[in-house]
Amino acid sequence: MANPLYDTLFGQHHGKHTPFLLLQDGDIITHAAFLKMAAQYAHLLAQLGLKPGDRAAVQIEKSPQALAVYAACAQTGIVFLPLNTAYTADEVTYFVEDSGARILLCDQNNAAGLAPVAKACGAVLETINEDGSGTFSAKAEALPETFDTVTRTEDDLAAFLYTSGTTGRSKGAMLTQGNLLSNARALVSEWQFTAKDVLLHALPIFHTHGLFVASNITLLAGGQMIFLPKFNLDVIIAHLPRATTMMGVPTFYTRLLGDPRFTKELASHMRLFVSGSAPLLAETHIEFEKRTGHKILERYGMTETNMNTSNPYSGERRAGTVGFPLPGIELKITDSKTGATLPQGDIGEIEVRGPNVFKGYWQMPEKTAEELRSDGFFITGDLGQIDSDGYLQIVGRNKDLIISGGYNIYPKEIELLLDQEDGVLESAVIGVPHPDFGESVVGIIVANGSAEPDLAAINANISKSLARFKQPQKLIILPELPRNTMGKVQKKALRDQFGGLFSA
Ligand code: MLC
Ligand code: AMP
Repeated sequence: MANPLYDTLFGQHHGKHTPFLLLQDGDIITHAAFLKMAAQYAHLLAQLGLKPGDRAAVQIEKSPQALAVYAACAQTGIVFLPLNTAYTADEVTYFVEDSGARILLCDQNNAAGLAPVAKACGAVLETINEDGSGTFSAKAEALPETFDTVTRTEDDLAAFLYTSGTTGRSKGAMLTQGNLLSNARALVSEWQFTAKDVLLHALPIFHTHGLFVASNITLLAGGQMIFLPKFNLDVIIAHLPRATTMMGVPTFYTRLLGDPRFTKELASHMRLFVSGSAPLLAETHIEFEKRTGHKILERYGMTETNMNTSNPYSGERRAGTVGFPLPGIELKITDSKTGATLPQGDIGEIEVRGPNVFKGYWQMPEKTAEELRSDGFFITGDLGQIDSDGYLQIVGRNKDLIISGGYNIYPKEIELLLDQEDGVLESAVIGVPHPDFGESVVGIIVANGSAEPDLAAINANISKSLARFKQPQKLIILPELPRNTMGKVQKKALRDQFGGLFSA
């Protein structure tokens, strides 16, 4: 096959005037119209001087055009690098610099702020706005409607997704065409997706869940997506009766359960609800089944590996577990210190190996070696246990990570900023239970004695460089941080002390 990713997901739909994207305003984009747009974008990327293997950094709102940029990257062999639209210019600067992106695509509203970033990094700046307009789309309009797909192999890079690290420095996870395709194939088969499926798509498309899990498998199966810009309860409720499947983070499901309009009847056309990216509480699973008769199918994945495990489509979907390894993926529970495989039933580090596992972190061989063993097993940083029936349960994390509404937040990144603020000696950032987001960010500060820290000024300062969802919901001043005898900050003690802050 000349270009496995493009040919399998996109190329198979050439010439098909079948509905692909159903938009909130009622418009329908057919497969053929979508592929025409992608081909024009591919021409423009080539005209702008991008070559196969170059990176395209993309920070634009969710739209058919945004998805077409992904398709255009696949067709030209350019590495797609999507960025959270909440990231500040400071954050984007790092990603563009680190990846060496040759183009930065952004919204017109952010163009003035990002132009210096693009210039400093030697990248072209182009725009695509929420409504699809922009310099990039305007230039592409006059270009040919077909493009000679660039030859690639399954081992070639398809995307970089940045994932923060415990050191506070983000790492670009390099994903190959084969990583994405193997996972899409496994999931289509496991979750029985077909061309008849209509997926209610309200996730962002700059992360694994909304881009690779949701979009890739719909493309592979030839189905349709009700392609919504974001999760809005009224809109979801209005569109549910037309959908057959939905994917979401747990917040989607708790919000739906909080609405009396969400009834068994409303969900009667659905065949499957999938949850992931953060732990789904067993009580949500149970309440959801009581309300709708549907058992949410929970699966487990991450940026570096796509999906690793899934509850069964046909067998028992067990609340509080993430099911079994997907076909072709090996999973073991190991001792975090020695790496030795633990006996069944013990709690330990989850390690995975298979065609889904990424190639490594971009230009970070040491980080790659720390997490990706030479035998191919990836050390996930999640702690798990396998029950006697083989179901995997995630019991905790061996990494200092907060997951808020499905977004990952690494405390170190925030602590580094807090520590630089006037009057701050040191800080500790923790995640505490939150009724809507699952976990929420709290910053604990110790004063250095020079002056009482001005919390409002600190919040204002860090908001300049930190995306809104990472900013602490609350800052608290303590006389000192709890430490163990080795001097290590005891975050568990802080979580115990402040765990009730956001209780309903
Ligand atoms: C928005 N806000 C958040 C937030 N999302 N704060 C913390 N955590 C979040 N996740 C902020 C907004 O900036 C706003 O701030 C305030 O919260 C309320 O906004 P909202 O309009 O109510 O939020 P909403 O737009 O409804 O977004 C919530 C959400 C969204 C849960 C729908 O965050 C979302 O779509 N999350 C999905 C993330 C995802 O796709 N994760 C997959 C990662 S891939 P203010 O103060 O300005 O009002 C992965 C691998 C895998 O993990 O296994 O899948
Ligand atoms: P990310 O780096 O954004 O890809 O996030 C991956 C992390 O999300 C994993 O390492 C897990 O900690 C977490 N995660 C994903 N799915 C689940 C799930 N179903 N249950 C619990 N945690 C999950």
